[in-house]
This record gives sequence, structure tokens and C-alpha cells, in this order.
Amino acid sequence: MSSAHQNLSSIKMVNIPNVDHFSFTIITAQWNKEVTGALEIGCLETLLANGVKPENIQQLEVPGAWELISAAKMVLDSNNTNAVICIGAVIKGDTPHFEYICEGVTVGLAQLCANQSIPVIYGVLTVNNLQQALDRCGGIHGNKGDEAAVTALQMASLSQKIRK
Ligand code: RBF
Repeated sequence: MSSAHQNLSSIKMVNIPNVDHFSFTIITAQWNKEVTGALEIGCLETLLANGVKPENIQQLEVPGAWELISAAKMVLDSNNTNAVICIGAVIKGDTPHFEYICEGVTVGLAQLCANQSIPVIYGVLTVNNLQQALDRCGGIHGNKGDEAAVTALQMASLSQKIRK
């Protein structure tokens, strides 16, 4: 599914006004930390490069991708962040667990998106092996953490435009 046309990793800078008023929450799953740590750094650096103030970026950790759903819900219920960026990496193993976690996380985050109006960004890799994950957290397919940051900026801006 990934193609040159859909890969946002080359677009790290977006021209969005008043970015210094935005606040973002990045939630990072600690499973496959080698991958999620690199995604988180890409995300953070892209937000900062686009003018988001460091003090307006909250970084939270959860054990695994499954916990992204409840942590995102807690954030949405308790503060007025402009977008929640969920970062995780689910890597296929020998059991069907992979399918259950991927589907659960995807459906859970989609439900959060559908039920309230703060953007929840899906920065979760669902891959067949570690190499595919490494290719997407700073490798040949860019860094999907950068893409999550760009998407968060675009959605925060869209939300501001609609509310005006
Ligand atoms: N969490 C991830 O973020 N990525 C994984 O690849 C992953 N694989 C798992 C495989 C198994 C067999 C189990 C039991 C858990 C896995 N988890 C993974 C953790 C999951 O997201 C969650 O933290 C735990 O199931 C506790 O709710």
C-alpha cells in the first residue's frame, strides 16, 4: 500500500500560521522501544521544526499499543490539547495475537476519533517483521513519526479553521 505518492515523510515542513498557540500530546508505547523511540523522536523533532513550543508538547508513555486507547481517552477527557498523537509498533509473532492487537487498537482509536472532535493521530506501525518496522522509523520508507506530526499539525489547523 505504501507508495511514493502516499509517503509524507519527505514533507516535514508545513506552512501553518499560529503554530505557537498549538499544544500536542504524544503517547508512545514501550513495546518494541527501538522502533517506537525512533518514531517518537521523529514526531517531536518535526513538531519543533514547525514552530511548536517545547512547553506545549506533552510526552507520555504506555506499556503497549493496546494501552494507547485508554491513555488517549484520559488525555481527551482531561486537557485541551489540539491533537493526540499515538505511537506504537505491533510486530507479527507466531500467534494470532498480532491480529487481535492490531484490530483492537485500530478500532479503539477510530472510535475515539468518531466520538469527539479533537484529532487522534494513528502513528502505529503494524508490520510483519522488525525490518519492516526499521524501514519505517528512519529507514528506506522514512519516519512515520514525522508523518504523524505533520498530520497532527494539519488537523489542528483544520479544526481551528472550522471553529472560527
Ligand atoms: N504491544 C505492542 O505495542 N506491540 C506488540 O508487538 C505487542 N505484541 C504482543 C504480543 C503478545 C503475545 C502480548 C500478550 C502482548 C503484546 N503487546 C504488544 C502488548 C499489548 O499491547 C498490551 O500492552 C498487553 O497485552 C497488556 O494489555
